[in-house]
Amino acid sequence: MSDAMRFAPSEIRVRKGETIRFVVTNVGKIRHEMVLGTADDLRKHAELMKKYPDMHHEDPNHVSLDPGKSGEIVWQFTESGVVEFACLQPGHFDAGMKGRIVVR
Ligand SMILES: [Cu+2]
Repeated sequence: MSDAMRFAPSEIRVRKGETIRFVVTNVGKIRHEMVLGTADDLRKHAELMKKYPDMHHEDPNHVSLDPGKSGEIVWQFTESGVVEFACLQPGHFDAGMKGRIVVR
């Protein structure tokens, strides 16, 4: 995750049934996070984060990282389709900090 408001890579392909360990690094100088969810969930959550920017989460679909830190999300993809991910720090989602996981 970078201060250019991008994930690299921003598209990931997995097989249905696979369990993936995402090792996520914040290479920027500000806080970033990776949250997995549906496009709808992420959009709603991004709006909420504008009202409550200090909201913190301990959810298993989420990792929030200070500059220079790494963290993990472990997730099993049980259905084929598209799962989105995004950074929900205020303004980052709107700046395009998002990506997709294609499950086949
Ligand atoms: Cu961010």
